Formats: sequence, C-alpha cells, structure tokens
Amino acid sequence: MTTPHNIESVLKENRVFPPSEAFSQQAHIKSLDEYKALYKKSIDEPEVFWAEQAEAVHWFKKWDKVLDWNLPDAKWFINATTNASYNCLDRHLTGPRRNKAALIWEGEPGDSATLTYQQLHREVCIMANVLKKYGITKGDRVIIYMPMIPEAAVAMLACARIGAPHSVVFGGFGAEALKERINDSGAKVMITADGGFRRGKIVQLKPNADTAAEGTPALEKVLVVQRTKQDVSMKEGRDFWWHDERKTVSDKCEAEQLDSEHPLYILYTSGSTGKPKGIQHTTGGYLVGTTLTTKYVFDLKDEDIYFCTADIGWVTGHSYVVYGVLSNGGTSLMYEGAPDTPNPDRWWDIIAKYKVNILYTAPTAVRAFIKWGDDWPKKHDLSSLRLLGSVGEPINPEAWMWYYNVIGGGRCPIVDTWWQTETGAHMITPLPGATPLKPGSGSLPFFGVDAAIVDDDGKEVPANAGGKLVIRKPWPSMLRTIYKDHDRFVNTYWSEVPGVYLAGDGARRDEDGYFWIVGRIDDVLNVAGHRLGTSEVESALVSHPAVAEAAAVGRPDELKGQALVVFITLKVGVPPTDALKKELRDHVAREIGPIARPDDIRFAEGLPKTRSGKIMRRILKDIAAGAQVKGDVTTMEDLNVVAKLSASSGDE
Ligand code: 7RM
Repeated sequence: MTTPHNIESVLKENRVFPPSEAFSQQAHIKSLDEYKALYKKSIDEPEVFWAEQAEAVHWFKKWDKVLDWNLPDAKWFINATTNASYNCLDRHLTGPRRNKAALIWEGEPGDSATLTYQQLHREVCIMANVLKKYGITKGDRVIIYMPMIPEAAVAMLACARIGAPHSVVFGGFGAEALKERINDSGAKVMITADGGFRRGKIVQLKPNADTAAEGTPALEKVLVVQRTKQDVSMKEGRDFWWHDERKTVSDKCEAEQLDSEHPLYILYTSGSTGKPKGIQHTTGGYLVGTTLTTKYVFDLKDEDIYFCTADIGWVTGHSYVVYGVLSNGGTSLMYEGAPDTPNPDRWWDIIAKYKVNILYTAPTAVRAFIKWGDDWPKKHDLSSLRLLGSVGEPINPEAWMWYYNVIGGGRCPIVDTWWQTETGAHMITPLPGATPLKPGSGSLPFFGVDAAIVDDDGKEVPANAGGKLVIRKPWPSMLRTIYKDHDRFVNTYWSEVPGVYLAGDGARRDEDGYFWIVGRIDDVLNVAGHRLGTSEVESALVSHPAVAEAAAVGRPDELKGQALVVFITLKVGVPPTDALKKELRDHVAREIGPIARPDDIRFAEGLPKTRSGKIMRRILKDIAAGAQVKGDVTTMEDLNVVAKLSASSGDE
C-alpha cells in the first residue's frame, strides 16, 4: 500500500448561475464587488468591521474591547451586556413589528397557530417566571425535550431570558441519549411534552423522559406541555403541567443583562466515537453571527415568510428557526411533522398555503423528493418562493439542478451554506444578490471567515488541490469550549494543525476561490493509493437518471488497500438489475475516471442516516466489510435500515 498523501479532487462542475438583475437590485448585498470590499475589510480590520456590524444587536452596555484572542480561547465584545431573548422579542415591541407574526406554526395533523411578537413575548415571560419559581437562576442548565411546537421556541427564549443555558435534546432521541445529556449538563429542570406527532403516530416524549429521569439524580422538576393529550403519568412533586403552572405566575419578566460571554446554550453533537460533545455557545458573539448571516445570506426582509425545515434539536433549528430570524424581526414558519405525511407533498402544500418566500432545507430531503417524483411539487403553486437554501451535507450537483428547476422554477438563487454546530453560524456561503452560483459549491467565505485548504503538514495547497478545511481567524459565533472538557476542545479542533481551527472536512478551492466540500476527513476513500472524498463519487452516481441517493465507502482489500463499495437507492419505479449495476460502474468511470470505478454496487431501500439527515458512512463501512455494526447508533434515524442492509449484503 502506498503511503496516503493529500486528498485528490476529481469531479469537475462547470455550470455557473449569476444572480438575476432583479434579485440583486433588491438584495441587501447587491454585487460581488460589494461583497469583496466588505470581506476585505472584515479580514484586514476585523475589530473595526465587527464593531460596526455588532450594531445589528441591542446591547444594554457596549464593549470595552471587541476581541480578546488567546489561541484557542476567544472572547468577543468584552464587558458588553446583552440578552438573546430581549433581542428576539422586546426590541421589536416598540414599533409596528409588535403585531407581526413571529412564529407561524403548522402541526402535522393540520392544526395551526400564529404568535405575534407581542404574544410570543408574553408566553416567554410566563415560562421564564415558571422556571424562576423552580429556583432556576443565571447559569443553571435546563434540558428541553420537545416536539416542533411553538412552546419549544418559547422554552428556549425563556431560558435565554433569565440566563439559564438550555440544552435541547432532539425529540426523536430515546431515553438513554436523553439521560446521558441530562446528567452531563447537570440540569435541574427539564421542559418536555406529553408527546408529538410524526408520520401519523405519537412520539412518546413523556414516557421516554420518565425512563431517563430514573437515572438522573440532579433533576428536580419536569414541566410538561400538553400536545397530544394522550394519557401520561405525572410524578407527584416532580412533574407539572404547563397549562396549570402558567396560571400561577406573572406575565412580566425583565430580561437579564448578561455578559456577552455568558453561555447561551450547550448543544450535544455525537462524533463518530466517544461520548457526545457538549458544544457551548455564548450570547453576544453568537447573536452577532446569527443575526448577520440570517440577514445577508437569506436576504431576509420584513415582509418575508421564511420556512426552515430543521428541527430545533439541531443547531440549524437554534440559529435559523429561532435566534437569527427572530433577532431580525422576521417571520419563522415551523412545521411539526414529516415531509411525507399525509403525502409526499406536505411541504409544497405548506408553501402554497402560507405563501412562503424562503425555504431552507437539507440535501437529504431534496434527494427524497427527487426519489418520490416531480408530480408532487408540480401539483402546487410554488411561485411565492424567491430564495432556496441547503445545509447539512454537500448537495450533489444534479440534486442542486432539480431543486433549482423544479422547486425554484429556475428563478430562485440557492444558498448552499457550509457551517457546523461548532461554528454557530454560516461560514462558507453564497450571498444571493452577489455571488454567481456553481451547483455543489458553498462558494465563498462569509465576512470575517478566513478559510483555507491545507495539506497534512498544515501548508496551504494550490487551487484545485484537495486538503483539509481550516479557519485561521476567530469569529464571533465560534464555540468557546466543550462543556466540562476543555482539553477535548483543544485536542479536537486546535491541535492537528497548529494555530488554526480544524473543521474535520476535506475540501478543495477552485481557481475562482470557491470552496467544494468533498466529505468528512474520516470518511476519505483510499483506492489504489488515491485518496478520494466521498461526495465526488456519490455525485457522479446521483447524476445518473436512475439514482436517487448514493453513499461510497471503502472495504479493506488485500490488493488495492481498499475496494470501493457504493450503496444506492433508486428512484421510485426503477428496477434494481445487474445490467444497471454494470451501467453505473461504467458511468462513474466515465464521469471521474477509472480509478473511481466501484468494485461493488449494492442497491438499498434506504441508507443509514442521522436524525438531521447525514449519511452515516461508518455504519456502511462495517456492513461492507461484513462486520458487526459498532459504535454509537443512538443518533440513527431508522435502525431497521441497518438490519435490512446487513441481511441483503453479500448478494454479490
Ligand atoms: C449545520 C450542520 C456539520 C457538518 C460539516 C459538513 C457537513 C454542513 C454543509 C456540509 C457540505 C454544506 N451542523 N455540512 N453543511 N457539507 N456542504 N453546505 O450541519 O454540526 O450537524 O454538521 O455537516 O461535514 O462539517 S453539523
């Protein structure tokens, strides 16, 4: 086996879509030159730039200094005070926005609700007072385990209001994952619901919470929102109904004036190994990052209806369902359920019904819609849409084209936003009125983001060479630590390449400076001495008309080092034949070269994914090698997928 060298990049994509004049004229950032000038300033004079931009946030007291940087520890807006809940609510109450919809919500069964800024403010104050009644004060952690209902956002903002860092646990997680997070965070209070609706069934939140609470000695109180009205057990002295408790407190609650560096939340992300990392974000810098990116990347205007499909249990739900949108005084549409309930056109129905202008979703959803066929979106009037967004994984160029044409009617820019739980806000992304779009590329860095591609020695590589994506300057919304494990923070992000932040993604930068993410470094394929990112092989497969989704992994091979195994889901109605396997192998070889010709093609009904829709390639690696699936599977969306894949493997 040859020694691994740097990642190679093999897929070429030449299509370019400049913004339309009409879009640019009305946009916040109107041209590439305007972007470039601001970007240059943000890199040359970051403290001047961020001091100006931080005016987008309300501060009770301004900072003495913009940045304290002690690699890898950053402090932003030193000695300033602010409050996220105040920024998302109170500051909109003195003008016409007070009667504007802050949240528009649709439940899966078809019920709906709208909360104006004034109404949302009142709900948040009441819940904050209930938390205070339970003895929660500044710095205490609160667990939120909720379905996608307005009370989930109310709970987050109530915690933020009193300076209690929240830790949202995704409602699809089970009792074990919940228990681990309650214990690691040391939360005294949990806010949950009886259940939620998903695919016509009830998600058993309260029963899971009960099981978890058997092993959480520090947990004292559980506040329960009634959603499904199913029978649940309520433990005397520990569990209380929100509809009862709200009657016992005042509806007035001043927002705490918090230090800019006060922790706003902890959000657990599970790496591929080890226990989940509690990513900790602060108040001031995070608000500046999410407020600005929401405004510029989504080109958000007061009259927009904005629909982000992410669950609040994911960072996207924090930054771009709640904080960034409300901080800008925008209207955030929340949907409780599954995209295919009752039919695979539920989102298109919602978009037509509420005349949604901006849709932000993930490639996994786009590929699912492609698989289900064009007829579903075509039944609906999607002409209100003016901007589309993508996040979570690289979007395959053919999926991008489908999204652009079938959903966007060839009229809407797509912002392909690269960022992470750790970064808090968008890092590499087009600005829709400025950036010419290339399908599959996140394009250029956001203001203040000094991104680069380096080799294994930490040296910047030339244009179009693959390597590791790093960030060389601190940015306001960056994570500050891993909760209770600062060493792990230092080791995970700041040690492999000295002096810079290591994102863990492989990427290349093209001759125009555009970034192309080729996959996680841990997933890199090593075929006959070539190191290939997963996304390029997968994109080549998705460009074949029969393929809906693909995942590429390596299997140990005595001759080649690794053999290339690909798992494929086909579009609805396409028969899985041997002839098609051969055709797909040849197709990949034609698209990116014979070294990437798959050794083994496996058709699958579904691929193992995280709850946020990322393909879990490490699971497929085990299956391809014929091994027992190892490691943490608690974040997996559908465990049956693994059973089915394992049962059908070895049919070659
Ligand atoms: C927001 C979020 C982070 C990882 C990241 C990448 C991948 C996210 C994109 C993307 C290519 C994108 N947070 N990723 N967005 N890859 N293009 N636009 O996803 O912490 O859950 O995941 O997701 O690998 O490192 S996350």
